[in-house]
Amino acid sequence: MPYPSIANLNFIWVYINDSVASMVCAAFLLCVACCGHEAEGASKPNVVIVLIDDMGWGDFSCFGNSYAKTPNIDQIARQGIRFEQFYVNAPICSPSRCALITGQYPQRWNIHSFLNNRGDNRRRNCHNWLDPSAFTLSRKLQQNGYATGHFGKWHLGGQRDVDNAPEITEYGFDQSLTNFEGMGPKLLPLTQKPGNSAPGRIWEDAQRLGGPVTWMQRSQITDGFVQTAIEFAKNARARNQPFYINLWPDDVHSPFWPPIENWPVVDGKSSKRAMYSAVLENMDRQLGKLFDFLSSDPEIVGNTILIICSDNGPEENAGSAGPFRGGKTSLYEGGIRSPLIVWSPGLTVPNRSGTFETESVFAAIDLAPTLLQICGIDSTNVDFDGQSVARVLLGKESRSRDAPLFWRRPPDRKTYAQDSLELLPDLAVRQGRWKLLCNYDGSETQLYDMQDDRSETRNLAESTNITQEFEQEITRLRGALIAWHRAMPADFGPELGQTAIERVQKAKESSRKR
Ligand SMILES: [Ca+2]
Repeated sequence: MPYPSIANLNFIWVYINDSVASMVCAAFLLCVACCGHEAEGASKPNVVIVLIDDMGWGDFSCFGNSYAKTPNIDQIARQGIRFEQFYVNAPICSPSRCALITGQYPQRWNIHSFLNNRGDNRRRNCHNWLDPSAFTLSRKLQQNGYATGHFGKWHLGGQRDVDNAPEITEYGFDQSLTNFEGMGPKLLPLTQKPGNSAPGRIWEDAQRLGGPVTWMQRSQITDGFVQTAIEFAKNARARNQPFYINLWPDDVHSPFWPPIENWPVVDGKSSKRAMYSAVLENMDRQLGKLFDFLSSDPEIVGNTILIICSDNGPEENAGSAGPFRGGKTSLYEGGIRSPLIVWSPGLTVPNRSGTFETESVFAAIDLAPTLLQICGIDSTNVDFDGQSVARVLLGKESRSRDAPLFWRRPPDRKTYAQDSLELLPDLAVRQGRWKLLCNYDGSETQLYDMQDDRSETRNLAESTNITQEFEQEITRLRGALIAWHRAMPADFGPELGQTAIERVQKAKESSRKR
């Protein structure tokens, strides 16, 4: 099996044979776990969310990658729980990020695709930034005594010529440090290839989005965010304040700038996959410093929940979606299924360390209500689309969220790329074992059985021997999906999709004539 499917392995016990040091570490974690507590009556748990950019489901070694190695992430996974059936709520940056911090479908806030310049946002009927009146996990935690910090890519307002968006701190963060896609203090990238005597600069125009600006080698920027996050956490600890930290690296998004000493050159060439993998491995090393910091303080180990996932699937020929079909921008699994690692030695069930949870289906919209419940903060009056799966996240039970999950493609992505000839479905729904995709009008329905066919290879809607009962199930799912789509604010997906359809038809006709 190239990818782990059912893995009830307890990695701690596999790895303690390596050395006495590891045994001491395992015993320490076990002790912390036994002393673990719920939030009630104890100090509130710290929360850290590492949201990686454009990384595929299959890119961590512990999710089956044999091309690149992610030892620091894998070490965290051995002490935590990996989830196989975790989704993000959009196959592209901004709406996926919006869903995670609001606990709501991003369409509700007119964040339909990646946020771009004003003209392109208008063309797609997207807002220029997330409405600051939206509920955010950060603000709720801030109101409940947390020190809240956002370190890394934001991409929910303040990019290109959109230079009057709200500051990141207006969304409930005490402190922020971002890159070229957010307002306020930022790290901007110096770029250097082997053979260059001096570094270049990219995203220089982002200086208009506020400062102070610090220029750093692109390959060291994740470390810049990590160091700032560690200082932030130390300061919160000194004040006896729980902390909530977003560590959202710009890695592993293209363009790829690995460290000059690790530049992958084979036969004089650097393949996209090799460049991507060098950036992935470099990110893993830099995140290792954050994990070392969290792991070195028994009080943090005992009372912290660390979440690691990706915002959307991989760019073509860069990352790997593992066994899944499609990638970034697509509603097939490769675009929306993300690896998820939850590390919380003090709060999770001890005997679940190192296991791979393959049953529970939930999504990024569920994280805000889930984390608030784990932190003992009431959020019953918030109009979430997500629901708490706190017991699932802590390894206490396997259970999927109750309501179906719905997706709508970004309005500008009827095809993977501008010159692609494959037309993508407009809508998708996952409920139970079924995944249904179709167009806005319900045409071109596809149905996949995710229990038997997680790679979406056999479209059951095309079967010739569908029973009446099964046909009714398809009609019900499709009806619920289209009703959800119509209940959401509209984007310009139908108009832009029609342009893409006409382009593809013309290209196919002209290739037939040749
Ligand atoms: Ca992304």
